[in-house]
Amino acid sequence: MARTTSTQEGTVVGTVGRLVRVRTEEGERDCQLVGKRAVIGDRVRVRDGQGAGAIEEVLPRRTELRRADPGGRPQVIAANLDGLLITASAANPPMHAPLVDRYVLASREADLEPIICLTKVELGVSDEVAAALAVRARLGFTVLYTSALRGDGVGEVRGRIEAGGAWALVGPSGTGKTSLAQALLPEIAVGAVGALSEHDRMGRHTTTASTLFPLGAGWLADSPGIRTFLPDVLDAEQVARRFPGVDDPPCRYRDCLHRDGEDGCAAPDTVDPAMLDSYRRLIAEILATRARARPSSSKPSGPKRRRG
Ligand SMILES: Nc1nc2c(ncn2[C@@H]2O[C@H](COP(=O)(O)OP(=O)(O)O)[C@@H](O)[C@H]2O)c(=O)[nH]1
Ligand SMILES: [Mg+2]
Ligand SMILES: [Zn+2]
Repeated sequence: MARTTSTQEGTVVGTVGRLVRVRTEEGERDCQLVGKRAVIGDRVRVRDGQGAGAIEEVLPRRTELRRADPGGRPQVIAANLDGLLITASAANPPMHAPLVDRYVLASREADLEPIICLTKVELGVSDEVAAALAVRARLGFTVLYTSALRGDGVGEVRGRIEAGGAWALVGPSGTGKTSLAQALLPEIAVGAVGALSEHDRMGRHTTTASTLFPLGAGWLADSPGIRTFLPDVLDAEQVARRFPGVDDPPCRYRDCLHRDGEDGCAAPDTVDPAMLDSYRRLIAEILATRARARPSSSKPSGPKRRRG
């Protein structure tokens, strides 16, 4: 019987520029993106065509992981995820706890489960790193000690993914995301490892692409490392209510941002100093981004003015 429909549903498992790789019941195919941007994890409807197919429709998203770009505009990174595997290395590069907390905040905003993965533990875990992670664990966040090199924790991470859901590895470049993905998926070539892997010889970023791999009942995506991460929560008051460890009102003033030196604010006595430091850094960056995004009367001197 001739097929009367020429569209299929599928999941975006990879993106490279304006080409997206879609997995349908019949296999994987590359598709042209027309109109709305599709991101990894999106459910899409694909129209058959000569050669590459075309994305006809991006279906409604169950979850959206977003970041704010340097101008403060929201940018969707991935769709329909269930959890984040937030990497920070025990050494080389040293752990930067405030960045971990930002990913935890982003996962909370997107309704994703955060799992903090300390990587490279065979290099040794300093007392400061262990103490910083213990603070996050006391707040109720899962912390796993892993080493892609020696195998520590890999089975536990795999167990979480295999149980179901779509998980993305996120964290700074060099923290071992690709190595951990490779340890989790030994039979698949997941991507290049190492400092230079994210650039080709021309110095361009090559891993703007990410790929979603099946693992048991779940899915795993590696992601290109980024130097910093600003969650798409540019409302300082909202951050004050939602930041991990600060969300239990730390002082009696409803509109207090708990900044350093705020009159009568009890936050320094009620909030863990590590979390307060993380929180205050984010608030400072949000206020600075806001100021950049909405310059007052003076017109910016740059030639490009983009619509916001
Ligand atoms: N000692 C040690 N080095 C690791 C481990 N995992 C990754 N590395 C190294 O850390 C560097 C960055 O790894 P990569 O997986 O590319 O990190 P990514 O940028 O987060 O994807 C590479 O030189 C890896 O060989 C580990 O468990 N132990
Ligand atoms: Mg990588
Ligand atoms: Zn306060």
